[in-house]
Amino acid sequence: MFLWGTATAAYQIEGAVREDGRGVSIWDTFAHEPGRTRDGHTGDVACDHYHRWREDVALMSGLGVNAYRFSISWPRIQPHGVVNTKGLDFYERLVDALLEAGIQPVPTLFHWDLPQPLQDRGGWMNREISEIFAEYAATVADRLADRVPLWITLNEPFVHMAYGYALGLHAPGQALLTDALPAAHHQLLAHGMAVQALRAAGARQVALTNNCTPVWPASQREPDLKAAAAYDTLHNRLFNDPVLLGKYPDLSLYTPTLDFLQDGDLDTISTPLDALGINYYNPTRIAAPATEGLPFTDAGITGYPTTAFGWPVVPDGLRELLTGLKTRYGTALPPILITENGCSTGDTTTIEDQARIAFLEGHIQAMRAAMAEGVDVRGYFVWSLLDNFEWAEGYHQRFGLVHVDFETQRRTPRASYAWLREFLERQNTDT
Ligand code: GBH
Repeated sequence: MFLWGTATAAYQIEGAVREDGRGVSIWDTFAHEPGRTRDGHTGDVACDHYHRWREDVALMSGLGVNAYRFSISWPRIQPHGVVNTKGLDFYERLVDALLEAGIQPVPTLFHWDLPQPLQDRGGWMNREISEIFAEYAATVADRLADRVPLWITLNEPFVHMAYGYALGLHAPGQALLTDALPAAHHQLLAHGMAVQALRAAGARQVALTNNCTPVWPASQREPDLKAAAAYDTLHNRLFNDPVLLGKYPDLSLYTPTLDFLQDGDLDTISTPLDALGINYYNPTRIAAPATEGLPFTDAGITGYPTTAFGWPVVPDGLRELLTGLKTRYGTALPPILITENGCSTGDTTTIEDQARIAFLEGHIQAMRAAMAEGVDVRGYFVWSLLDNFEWAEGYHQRFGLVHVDFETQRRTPRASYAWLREFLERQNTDT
């Protein structure tokens, strides 16, 4: 059964940050620091999903999806080391309600909300966090693996490393530029250890979600080609090669030594997966570096429509990305799940989101074109079910199929929700 779903993440929708024993996460800390998010917005309340999850499950039932990708808040489960069973109870209630509604739960164990006590020990710069993540994964699977067939370990370790540890735009707000590579390695190690822990606890299928981007050189001149290859290495290959091939790409442009790498790590990291999750938003155009520092510059893409966020809308980039992965990894590429794809409509409260309908239609078509070219895609999840806390942008970028009034918490399905519902109905009658 092809999975058609919507996606969300804990800190972006749940709120209830001090309830039922939840601990503090790095996003609570970061969002409350002055100047970190637009207008100082935080996820303190967000969509209040922690209290309104029944209504949100009903919205998904009405939409007709057969899967839901959400994330589990690590600080609800391990607020400071010891297991908080009330956190597990919440996700158990959610999972049972989803199953009751015929919707397959697809939990992600880490979508950027690291428990603050683990950050105080260095966060992902500290190798010990990997093992703690595997323990946390096993704790959740012990409770839910009998009902949850498919698990995702991490969401977008590239963005977490780049924005959180290299550029300082996301929590934990470190700006170490190229010294952030250990944060990539320790996330990957955590992923591999968690795959093993999840399987030992009875999980049937395990995946990792990477966000990947097709990289377009700004010209066919040698310096631009070289820079594009360097960016492809950092954004895509750093996170796909070790998982799928058991080795790192050449990182010499970024680091003189891989001193964080220990014997056996790559075997752990390359533990076979049942699926690879891909989040796709847009391609990236790269030129030779303008200044010292990084070996590339983002040249920007022109000549395409843009989303309210300013991101270029390039549906065929999804086909290009998927066929490119197949060419690069061949038989080492597991089945693919598109675990996120979607666009924002900015600050507007509009319900008539024709741009989102066009975006989704175009990208689903591009996914199907890749499938016709032999890429094994097993699912597609729209980001997002609800307008939600869009990280550093706060509530200013709205990605929802469902509009949320953040004063009243009233949910209003948009035109794209009705469109997707009809689209999914047609799938059922066609097959
Ligand atoms: C995802 O990250 C996250 O998983 C999710 O939590 C988030 O809400 C969602 O996307 C929407 O942001 O400057 O034009 O080159 C997406 C990572 C990184 C993808 C920035 C687009 C920049 C586009 N994004 N990237 S551009």
